Amino acid sequence: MTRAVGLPTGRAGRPVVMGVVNVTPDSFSDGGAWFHPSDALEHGRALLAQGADVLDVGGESTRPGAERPSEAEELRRVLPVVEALAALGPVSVDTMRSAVAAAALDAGATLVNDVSGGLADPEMVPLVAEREVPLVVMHWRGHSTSMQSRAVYDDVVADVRRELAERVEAIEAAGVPRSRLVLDPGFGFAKTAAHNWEVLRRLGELVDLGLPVLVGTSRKGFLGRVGRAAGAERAPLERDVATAVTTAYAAGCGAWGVRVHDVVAAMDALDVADALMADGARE
Ligand code: PMM
Repeated sequence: MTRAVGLPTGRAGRPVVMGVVNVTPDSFSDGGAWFHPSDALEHGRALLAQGADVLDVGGESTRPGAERPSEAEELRRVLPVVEALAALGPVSVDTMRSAVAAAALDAGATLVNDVSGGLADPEMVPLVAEREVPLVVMHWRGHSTSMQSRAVYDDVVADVRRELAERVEAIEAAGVPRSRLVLDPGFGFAKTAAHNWEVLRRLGELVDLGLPVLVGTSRKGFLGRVGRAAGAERAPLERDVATAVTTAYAAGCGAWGVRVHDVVAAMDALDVADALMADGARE
């Protein structure tokens, strides 16, 4: 049984830096690099040393079009890594399956990051209520195989805001207090590049909902395409500078946290944001 703990906090009042540990063969951003548990463990250890406040361990790729692994396969990927990393620092489990979340919490995770915001598995919210752990509620409109056909909005920011607020109400009604919820607009999930830019530009409108907001732009496709001709996009591993810019911007908008692959770059970006926002001049 897990201990009830609050939300992770960032260093010295800064946004929380959530370092990504994908234990998948096919993630768009770093597919396969950390698929073996020992590699994932070393990677997580390095991210903590670089300053990550929490490690987000996931075993399912959510890139557009990805097929889901079986539950058994997801458990096999995630559990040994969660268990080993939880001994080193705070761990969140990135899963849409309540059984995987339950096993990860038993193995030492203290936060659930559900990209479906509890919609994919009806047992997820009751589990989070029972275990009294924080939950990241991401904006989601369907699994990866179909999500891009659902990227249709009247006003993407107003629609995401409304859909997230509806999730918060439903999740609260199911017994999870809002003090344990983090919202995430879901960059790249059922959104075109133009939608992602609009959400980022108007991030403050989501922060205004009054709940902590997590920003997951790291290495996403819209950062690969910006400023580049078709066919000359930045590859995922070449998007860390662009991600750092969005990290500093998110801090300026009042984001609670950023979910990133390159923690060194995020720490630099947050140093810059911190200096810019500090009262008075600095050396
Ligand atoms: N993006 C991915 C996976 N999990 N979780 C949250 N809360 N927000 C995100 O934007 C998000 C996520 C996909 O990116 P990855 O393949 O690099 O992990």
